[in-house]
Amino acid sequence: MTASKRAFITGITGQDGAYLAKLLVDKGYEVFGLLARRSTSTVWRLDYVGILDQITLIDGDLTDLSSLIRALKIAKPHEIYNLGAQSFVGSSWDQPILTGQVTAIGVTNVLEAIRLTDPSARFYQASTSEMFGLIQKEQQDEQTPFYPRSPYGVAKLYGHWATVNYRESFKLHASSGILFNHESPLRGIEFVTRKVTDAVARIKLGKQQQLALGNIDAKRDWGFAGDYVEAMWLMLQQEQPDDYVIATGITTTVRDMCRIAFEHVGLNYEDHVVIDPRYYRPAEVEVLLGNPAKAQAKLGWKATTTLDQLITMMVDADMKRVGAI
Ligand code: NAP
Ligand code: G4F
Repeated sequence: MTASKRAFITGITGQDGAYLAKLLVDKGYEVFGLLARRSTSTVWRLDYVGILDQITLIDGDLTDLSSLIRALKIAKPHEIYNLGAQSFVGSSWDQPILTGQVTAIGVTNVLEAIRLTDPSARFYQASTSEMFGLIQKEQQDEQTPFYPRSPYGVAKLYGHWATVNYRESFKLHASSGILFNHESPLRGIEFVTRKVTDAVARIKLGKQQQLALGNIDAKRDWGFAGDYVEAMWLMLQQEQPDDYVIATGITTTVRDMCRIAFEHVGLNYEDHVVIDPRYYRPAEVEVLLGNPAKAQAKLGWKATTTLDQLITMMVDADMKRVGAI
């Protein structure tokens, strides 16, 4: 137990926010989260993990520095996790400026709010394997040059370097987790794994016939979000701030991920998946494969959930959800 520590999470209503908030509540932290104003409720994931009544939500937005300063003055956190972002790569071509304002400038807003309130607070930035984009090395690690391929990747690269720069300029305890794709039953429906597992459940239960996808030859290094939030916390427990690749070290095509999902309920993906070029991207990240050796050596972190376990967990959750509708 780490009693009396306080943490502040932006993006607490997202997939990782919910798992991280649960992890920190279980460790005895007092957890605060930034709640962006929407016209309908966004707290279903916090409800799903059973901690909605154990955390404090503070209204604010990553694009509004004054709201961040106010939130930090209320929460007085020892640790700040910046998970908020416009995080869907596909949407970033349709809303490139918003993506820049939230996903890039939003990071500087949080860093400035920390400088203006309590520079001794520790900071975690949710960086991403999307920064590697057009990969410059077969297996990507902390030394691999970046080459982002989407407005989202470009925005994240800004946030990553802002984090490194504030660490070097102002000696902030600012760390950046370069996380490869991680999924769960709480994944947004627009991302390919959840789109597939939801469709598998609907097809199995007779509510849908086909599933339209884009580039199913793309390869990703997929892990379980529940494992990955542990790495975020570990980074902020280190004496020195640093950057870490968090990945499984295994890459799989979207096609094979589909095969696993359909086979789990006794179906053949080839009977149901159709290709729709509308889902192709203007510039694709064809393959990602991370090297988590540094995280294993320095943090003692290792992914524990296999892709088979992850996808079957997601299909089972969607079978329950779709069956209940
Ligand atoms: P997610 O489910 O899309 O959650 C994004 C969160 O950001 C939501 O809570 C959302 O709030 C919040 N948000 C969006 N715009 C905001 C704004 N203007 N002000 C304040 N909050 C705002 O993303 P995730 O999968 O949990 O990922 C967490 C972080 O890790 C993101 O920064 C993502 O880019 C990064 N990342 C994710 C992966 C992955 O594979 N999941 C890999 C590498 C990096 P609403 O609920 O109100 O929309
Ligand atoms: O599931 P995706 O949308 O995830 P993507 O683009 O890799 O981004 C996710 O992971 C990043 C880490 O590398 C995060 F930073 C980011 O926030 C997000 O969480 O797409 C995965 C792959 C792509 O190659 C895409 O072209 O699946 C391919 N794909 C094929 N058909 C599709 C589809 N993706 C989506 N979303 N929908 C399709 O129908």
